[in-house]
Amino acid sequence: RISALFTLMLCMCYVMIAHAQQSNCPIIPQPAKSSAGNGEFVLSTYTPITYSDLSLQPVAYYFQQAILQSKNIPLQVASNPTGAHISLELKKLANKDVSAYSVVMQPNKIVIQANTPNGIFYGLVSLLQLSRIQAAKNNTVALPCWNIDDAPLLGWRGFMLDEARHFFGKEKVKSLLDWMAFYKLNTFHWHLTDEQGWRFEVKQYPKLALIGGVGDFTNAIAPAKYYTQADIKEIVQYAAERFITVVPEIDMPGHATAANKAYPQYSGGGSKAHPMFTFNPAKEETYDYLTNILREANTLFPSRMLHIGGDEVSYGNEEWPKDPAIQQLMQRKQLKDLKAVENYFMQRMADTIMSLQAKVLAWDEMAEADLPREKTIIYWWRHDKPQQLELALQKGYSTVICPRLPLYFDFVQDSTHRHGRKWNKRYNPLEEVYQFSPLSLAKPNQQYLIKGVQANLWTETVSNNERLDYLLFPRICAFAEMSWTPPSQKDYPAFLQKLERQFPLFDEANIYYYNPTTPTL
Ligand code: TNX
Repeated sequence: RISALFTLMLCMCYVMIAHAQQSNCPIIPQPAKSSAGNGEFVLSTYTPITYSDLSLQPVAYYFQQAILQSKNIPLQVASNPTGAHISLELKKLANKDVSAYSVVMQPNKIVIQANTPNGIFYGLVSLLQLSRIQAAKNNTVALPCWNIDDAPLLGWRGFMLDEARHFFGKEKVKSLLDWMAFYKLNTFHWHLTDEQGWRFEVKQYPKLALIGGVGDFTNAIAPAKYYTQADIKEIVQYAAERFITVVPEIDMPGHATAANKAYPQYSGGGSKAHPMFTFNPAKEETYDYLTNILREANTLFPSRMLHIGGDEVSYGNEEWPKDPAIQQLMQRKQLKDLKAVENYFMQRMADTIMSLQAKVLAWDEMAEADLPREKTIIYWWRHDKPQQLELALQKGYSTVICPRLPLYFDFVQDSTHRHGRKWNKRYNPLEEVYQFSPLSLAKPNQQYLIKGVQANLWTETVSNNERLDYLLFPRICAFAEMSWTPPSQKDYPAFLQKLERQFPLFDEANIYYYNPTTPTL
C-alpha cells in the first residue's frame, strides 16, 4: 500500500510539474495570459508571413530579418501563402491597449492579431523569443505551440543611458535598442549632456559638440565624441522601427559644465567641487540660447518630449548668492531664495518647450516648481525622498518611477562586486528589481498618474562596453518582466529558469553578462 501511495504521489507531482510548465510560457516578459497549445509549428526556409494590412509590412520584414540573422532561416513575406504560414492581422481586440496582441499557434498556422502594428510587433517579438530559445536543426526550428493573450501592465517601460560621462557610440546604442525591443521596452531616455560631455551636434552652436564633447569622466582630454545630427536621425529611426520612443535629456540649469566650457558667456558659475556647473539664470541671453538649442533638439527628436533635468542644482550654485545680477533678479521677480530662482528658470524653459508643442520632462526636484500640470512629466529618482513622489502625485503630475533603489543600474548587482556604486552598502540585486512593485507606491486613486518605470544607467563608473553589459544584463530581463507582467503572473523561481535560456543568447551576442547562478570569486 505504501508503494501504491508513493506511486500516486509521484503521479501527482508529475501532473503538478507538467501543469506548471504548461502555464509558464518560456518568454520574458511573462505574458498576461498564456497556455500551451498542441503540437509544433516548424519554421523553415520560405515559411510564408502574410499580413492583412500594408501597415504591417515593416514588422513582417523585421521578423524575417531577425530570424535570418539568428537562425539563418530565410522566411518569405508573401501575399498568397501555401502550407504552414504566419498570418498577421489587424483586428479590434477586447483589450484596447496599443500594445495588446494575441498569438494562436497551431501546427499549420500561427495567427497574430492586434489593434495596431505595435501590438503585432510585440506578438512577433514573442514568437522571435520562442524561436531563439530553440535549437535549429537542418535549417528548421520546431516551435512548441502556445496561445498567448497579452498586454503590458505599464505604458512606459524605459531605459536611460548616460553618454555624457562616457560615450559608447552608435553601434552600441543600436544593439541596446535591439535588446530593449527584444524585452518589449519602449522608451529610450538619452542623457546627452552633463558636466563631462555634450554629446550632440547643435548647428547653431557648433562649439557645444566640438569643445563640450572633449573628454569624459575618465579622461579629460579624450578627443571630442558626439553624435552628429545625421547620427541622431539614424538612431531615432532605428528606435522607431522597434516601437521605441527616444527622449533626449539636456540637463539644466545644473550639470551644464560641458556647455559652459564651449560658451562661457552663459555660465552661472559653480562650486569648488563643481566649477561652471550652472547656466546663468540672470541673463536674458541664456534663455534665448537655450531656446535655440531646444528648438533644434525638438526637430531631431519627434517624440515631442524634452527632458530638461532640473536635478542637483544646489551642488554647484555657490556663486549664485554672490552674483549681483542674480540678487537683482531675485528682487525684481520677488524670488525668496535660490530654489525659487531655479524654479523660475525652469518655468521659463517650460514656456519655451510648450511653445514648441512638446512636453516638459524633469527630475523630481521639479515637483516643487509649479510647472504646467498637463504638460509635465516628473521622474521620481530619490528613493530616500518618498515625499517628492507624494508631492508629484498630489499635484497631479504624470510620473515615471525610477528610484535609485532598485532601478539605478550603476549600482552593483551583487554584494561581492567591489567596483561600482552602492548606497550605504545597499545595491540592486536581480531579485529586488524583479520584485519591485511601482503601482503599490501610489494610492489607488492616484495610480493612473504612474506612467511607468525606468531603469537608469549612469556611467561615471562605466567606461567600456563590457562594464555596461555587466551592469545591464540580466537585470534588463527582471526589469522588463516587472514593467510588463501583471503581479499575479510574476514568479521569481520560474523567471530564473527562463533566464537560463537567455544566457546562450547573450553568449551568442558577445554580451559580457553577470550570471547570478555562478558564484563570484
Ligand atoms: C544623480 S539621478 C544624478 C546623476 C548621477 C547619479 C549617479 C540624477 C537625476 N542625477 O547626475 O549620475 O546620481 O548615480
